[in-house]
Amino acid sequence: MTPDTYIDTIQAPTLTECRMLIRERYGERARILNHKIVRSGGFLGLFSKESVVVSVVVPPLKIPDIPKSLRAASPKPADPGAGVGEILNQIKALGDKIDTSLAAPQRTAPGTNEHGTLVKLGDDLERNDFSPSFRREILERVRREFSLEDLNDYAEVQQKVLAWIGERVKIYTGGGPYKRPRIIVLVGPTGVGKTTTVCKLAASLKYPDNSNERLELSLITIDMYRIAAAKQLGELATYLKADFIAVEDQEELKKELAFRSDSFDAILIDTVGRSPHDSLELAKMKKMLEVCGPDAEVYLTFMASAKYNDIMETMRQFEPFGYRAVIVTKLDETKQLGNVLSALAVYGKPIAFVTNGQPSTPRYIKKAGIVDLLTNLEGFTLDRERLEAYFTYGGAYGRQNS
Ligand SMILES: Nc1nc2c(ncn2[C@@H]2O[C@H](COP(=O)(O)OP(=O)(O)OP(=O)(O)O)[C@@H](O)[C@H]2O)c(=O)[nH]1
Ligand SMILES: [Mg+2]
Repeated sequence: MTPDTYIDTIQAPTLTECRMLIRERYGERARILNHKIVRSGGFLGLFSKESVVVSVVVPPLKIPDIPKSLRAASPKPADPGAGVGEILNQIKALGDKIDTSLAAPQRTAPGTNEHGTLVKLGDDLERNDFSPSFRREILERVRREFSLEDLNDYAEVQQKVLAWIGERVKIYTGGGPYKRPRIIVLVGPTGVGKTTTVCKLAASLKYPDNSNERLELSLITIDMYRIAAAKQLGELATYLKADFIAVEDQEELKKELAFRSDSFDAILIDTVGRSPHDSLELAKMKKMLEVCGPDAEVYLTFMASAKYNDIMETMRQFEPFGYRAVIVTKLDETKQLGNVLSALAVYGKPIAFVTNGQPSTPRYIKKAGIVDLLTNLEGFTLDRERLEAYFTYGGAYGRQNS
C-alpha cells in the first residue's frame, strides 16, 4: 500500500446514509471493505439503536500503481492481488476493533447479486434459530413484496417481517367456560419444567386476578417415584391450602378423579417426563391419562432452548395426547426463539403460556402474547405500538402498494 492509502470508518443509521457520506467525503475513489451493524446507547440492553459502521479503503488521489480493478466504486471485497496485502492486514486489525457480535454480512454476497438487506435478514433469522425452511419462506416473501428501492429501508423490512412471523403464530385463547372441575394436565419431555409450571399455574389459579375469590385446587402427580417433584408439589399444596395426592396407575387416577369431581374447582395433573423417543412409555402414559376425559386441558410443555428438530419431534410424538396448546418454559435461558416460532408455525399449535424463571410463583409464568414473543428476537428493532395495533386491528403490513 502506498503511504497515503488508509482505512476510514463511517457510521450512520443506515448503509445508504453511510454510502452518501462516503461519496460526499471521497467521491468515487473510496472502496467499501465491509460493513457491520452495531448497537449503541440504550439501558440494560433495551432501547439501544442499531447503526451501520462501514470501513472503506481510501487511496490517495493519484494512484498510478494501484490496479484499475481496485478503483471501482462497487463494494466488492478487496482483491488480494498485487499491492493489497497490507490493506488486508489493516482490515484485519480494524475488524478486531469493531464489535463483531452483531456483524452484518457483506451487502452483496460474493458471487451473488443478492441485495444486502436479504443477506442481512437471512443472517438475522439464522442467528435467531429460525428453521431453514422458515427462513426461505420469509426471504421469498420479502423478494416478492419489496421493490429494490424499498429494500434499502431495513427498518421497514424488519417491521414487516416481524408482522409476518407473528401472523404465523397462534395464541391460545381457548378454554372457558370450563366444566367444573377444570382438569389441567401437563405433559412433555423430562426436565423441561412441568412440575415447576404446575406449581406456577396452581398459584396463579388459586388467586384469580382482580378477584377476591379463592379456588379449591387439587394437585395430582403421577410421578410417584420422583421424591423431589412430590416434595415440591406437596409443599406448594400446603402453602396454597390445596389438596395433594400421588397416584400410581390408571385405576387409582380414575378413582381419585371421581372422588374429587364435586369438591374442586380445578385439578392440576403433573406427569412423568417422557422422552419423545420412548414410544412405549408415551403410549402407556397416554392410556393412563384417558380417564381424565375429553374435556381435560392437556398442555405440551417444552423448553425454549430446545433445538428446532427436537421441538418438532416432541410436538409430533406427543400429538396422540391431543394437547390443546403448548407451554414454552425457560425463556430466561435463551436469546433465540426462532426455533420455537418456526415449529409452532409448522404445527399450527397455539401457545398458551411462557415461563421465565425458576421460582414457582405466578410472577414467572405469563400468558403468551405475540408481540412479547417477537420482542425476544435478537437484532430486530421492534415498533411495538405499530405491531400491537397490527395484531389488534390488522392490515398495516399487507402487500405493498395495495
Ligand atoms: N431458568 C428456568 N428454569 C426453570 C424454569 N422452569 C423450571 N425450571 C427449572 O428446570 C428444572 C427442572 O424443572 P422441573 O419442574 O423439575 O421439570 P420437570 O419437567 O417436572 O422434570 P421431570 O419431572 O424430571 O421430567 C428445575 O431446576 C427448575 O427449577 C424456568 O422458567 N426458567
Ligand atoms: Mg416433574
